[in-house]
Amino acid sequence: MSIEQLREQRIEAEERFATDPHRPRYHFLPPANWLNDPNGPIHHDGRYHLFYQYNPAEARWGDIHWGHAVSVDLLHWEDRPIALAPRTEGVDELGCFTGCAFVQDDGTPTIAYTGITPAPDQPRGRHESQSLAISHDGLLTWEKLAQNPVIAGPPEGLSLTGFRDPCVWREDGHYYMLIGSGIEGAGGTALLYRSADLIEWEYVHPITVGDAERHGTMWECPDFFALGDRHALLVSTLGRQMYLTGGWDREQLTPGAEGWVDFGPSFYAGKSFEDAHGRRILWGWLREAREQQAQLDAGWSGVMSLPRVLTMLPDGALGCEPAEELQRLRGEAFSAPATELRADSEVALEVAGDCIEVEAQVELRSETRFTLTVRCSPTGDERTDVFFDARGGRLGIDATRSSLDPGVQARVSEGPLALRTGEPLELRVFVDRSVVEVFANGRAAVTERAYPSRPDSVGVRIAAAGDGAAMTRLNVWRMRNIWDVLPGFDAGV
Ligand code: DQQ
Repeated sequence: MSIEQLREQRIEAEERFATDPHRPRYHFLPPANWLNDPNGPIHHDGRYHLFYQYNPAEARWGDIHWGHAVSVDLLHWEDRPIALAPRTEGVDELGCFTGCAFVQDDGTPTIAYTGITPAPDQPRGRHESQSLAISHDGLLTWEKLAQNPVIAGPPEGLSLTGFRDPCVWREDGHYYMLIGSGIEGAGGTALLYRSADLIEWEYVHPITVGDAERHGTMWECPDFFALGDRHALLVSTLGRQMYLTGGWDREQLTPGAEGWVDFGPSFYAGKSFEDAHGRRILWGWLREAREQQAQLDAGWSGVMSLPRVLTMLPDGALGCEPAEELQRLRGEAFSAPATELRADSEVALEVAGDCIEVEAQVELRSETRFTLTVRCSPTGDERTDVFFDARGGRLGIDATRSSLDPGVQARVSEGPLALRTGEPLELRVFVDRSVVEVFANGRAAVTERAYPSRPDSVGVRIAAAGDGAAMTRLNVWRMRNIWDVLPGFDAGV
């Protein structure tokens, strides 16, 4: 499809879905059908490129291609033709799975990905191998290498739970590739390979092996990079994404700290890149939390998270903030004066909306459970509660009452956030129709999906239980629709 046709397709899609109450308006998603993992994010020649696992035919996983979109500002996107399509014999007949993008020393943009081929004797009837594709026209079209697959299968003698999702980087005159895997009977791992020319690869060893109980039996989508004074390995496992940070020496990672990239199981398969400003930016796939039939009926499934900037904190924990560009999506503003919240009181704000950002600063007492409720109906029978429990130091989203629709998953997603003595809770809560993405104190994130059935489930409330709290700042903005600039949309790319 030409870029002009892709523009038309996007305009038609956004018009067609305009009345869908659950389709996000400022998170990226394809014009229609299925999205899962972000693939090969890269900042190249002043443009952000986002590739993603894509089924162009329907809103369910299958027949996986690489979709592609490009942006100059991290906010507004233009669709590009499909970057990788399956069906190359002996390479990827059954799918082009997750991978990464990088630029070779001679300037050639390159994709590394997992190709899936049929293998009736193997688990799930499929074989995983690693392949490369290069672009000669500024990342628009991609040519698969004749030498594919460049790694035809796993190393001999290992009993593995999987072999996919390459992550490539350059270091000390070598190319390195990490492949997501797991050692039967031990735990998830990432297998390290080394190459001089990207074609011949030598297996080195697992860079570290997790503990099956704590870290799962298979690590999907490894993402490995230097950040601050350490290295970080992100892996997707146990239905959530975790990080391990530590020293990197003689091709071994020595993990010293670990944690969840996001406390919610909706956020998955996150993949990062460094932009020209030196920022480490992460995107993740926000999975749906409603029945498959509802996704098929909607005609779309899967959303990209907001871009998150990662930092290395002094104790080795991974810090995380929404990219500052997002402030440019802020529209009409509402501010509440500083308020003392009495214990066990709930205050409804005068502002409402399903595409908003809420920024709050709260001083808590030791027994306070603070709640910021979004997507709340007038009677409170539908409500999504973002909470922080000072006693246990827990940040979370209670989505058990998000929707009266019984087909929606009702769950609580939470994790640890320890505030220092006197440190207020600093919340940024992004509501985008069915997405609720929460960032706290630059070091914790939790994301959930919410599908209220009532059109009036748009209220915002604040409450303190157990003990009171002082709301020292509260700002709400209506967020702009990133596709509003259509038609005649020109994202400047
Ligand atoms: N999704 C891809 C795999 C990856 C998984 C397939 C993670 O490559 O392991 O669509 O969501």
